[in-house]
Amino acid sequence: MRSSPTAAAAERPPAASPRDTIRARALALGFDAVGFAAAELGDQARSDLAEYLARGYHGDMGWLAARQPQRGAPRALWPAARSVVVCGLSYAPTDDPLASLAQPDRGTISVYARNRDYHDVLKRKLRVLAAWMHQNFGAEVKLFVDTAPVMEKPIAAQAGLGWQGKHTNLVSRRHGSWLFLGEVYTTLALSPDTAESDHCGACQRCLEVCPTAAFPAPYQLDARRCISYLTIEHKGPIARDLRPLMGNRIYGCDDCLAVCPWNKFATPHATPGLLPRAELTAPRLAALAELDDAGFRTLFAGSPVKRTGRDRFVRNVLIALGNSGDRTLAPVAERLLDDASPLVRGAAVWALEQLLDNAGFAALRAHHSAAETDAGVRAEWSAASEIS
Ligand code: B12
Ligand code: SF4
Ligand code: SF4
Repeated sequence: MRSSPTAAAAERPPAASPRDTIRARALALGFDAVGFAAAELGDQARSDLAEYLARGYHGDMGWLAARQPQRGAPRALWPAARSVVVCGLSYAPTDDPLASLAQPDRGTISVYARNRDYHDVLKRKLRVLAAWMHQNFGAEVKLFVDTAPVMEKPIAAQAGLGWQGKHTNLVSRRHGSWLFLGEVYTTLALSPDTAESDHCGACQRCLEVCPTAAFPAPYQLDARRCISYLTIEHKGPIARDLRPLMGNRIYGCDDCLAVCPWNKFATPHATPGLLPRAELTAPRLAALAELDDAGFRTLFAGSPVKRTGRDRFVRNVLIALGNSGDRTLAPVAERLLDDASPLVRGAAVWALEQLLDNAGFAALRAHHSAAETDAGVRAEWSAASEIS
């Protein structure tokens, strides 16, 4: 959104304290936290990003590297930007977000994805805020949520919304680890807030709970091992050694967030579009495995889950089936040995390898593996036969 100051703004003197009125407007729109930062990042964030990318921790998220200069410097993205208004929206859950991990025949979908896409919810509010800033202050504005080349957590920390915890996410003294972030970049000069200091202390809970040991060190994440990356971003087959560690997490992961002691200060949120849908809270794996494209699109209409597409999602469900230890679920996986998607067929092979005894698995291999045309799926059959 860019234009010159409106006539209305020219007639009206600017408010005495733009910061206060912007904050009040953002809170009235339903945001839970608001802060202000200069449109610049410290050298540390930039060099950390460079090191993270150099080590390949971003895996196949090539888009993280593609616009590295803009990500590391707000003015490289928009030279006219002078300040950033950072807004946080709480999605603190009412119930234990990890409860479904103990139900192996069910899937665990991350709290943030149990209803509508948060990008849409945040953008709707930010658009109103940005338009209002433009109207009232004649400022140019641009809004961002997640997908733009912006380092949202370091900027939010500069704006005083919280600090980056050892799990690398922003932790707030008031909202714990459950804040979505969005920003309005603006040409307005707004005095910045003071950055929040680190209150992790000696705590290591998030580092210790991670099922896949995705933290090489505190405050560092190797995304290639993170279940959130594996289930949402990673397009191909998931590495065999990581599959058993995923349990029944089929879309994202909340373990490191959920154990954070600062969550005890968070009040459960009441944003309508983000309240959990009952059918996405602990869905039956067997039903999810049967989704075809149309069924997947219907179930996840308006949800962030739709982003993976049906094949990747069913891949995740099959890994959870394999981890369930429930042999009665084997026929569900067996039906997917003939699926049109090689990604799904390969994951079905792995699930059956976990669920069946040697004789049962060998019988299936004899029937299916010779006819398999895809090299990746053939590799799954061979890897399984080397073990069994
Ligand atoms: C890429 C991405 C991911 C990737 C990688 C995450 C990561 N930590 O890098 C994956 C897919 C794994 C992911 C997962 C999740 N994400 Co995400 N993700 C992003 C995204 C798009 C960019 C993050 C980024 O810049 N990473 C690059 C690293 C270098 O920067 P950083 O994470 O800020 O790390 C800082 C330090 O910790 C340190 N550092 C981190 N790793 C390393 C490694 C080395 C070697 C070094 C030297 C330093 C270092 O350097 C950085 C600067 O100081 C942001 C949105 C955005 N545009 O910012 C959302 C965002 C961070 N994600 C978010 C969420 C909610 C999640 C999940 C909770 C979703 C879920 N439930 O599954 C998980 C949490 C996993 C976790 N523990 O981080 C929210 C976090 C909100 C908050 N309160 O912090 C964001 C801000 C989206 C939003 N708009 O709300 N995410
Ligand atoms: S989201 Fe899960 S897998 Fe990723 S770092 Fe946190 S606990 Fe580990
Ligand atoms: S769990 Fe502990 S170490 Fe991790 S972010 Fe929260 S306070 Fe920091």
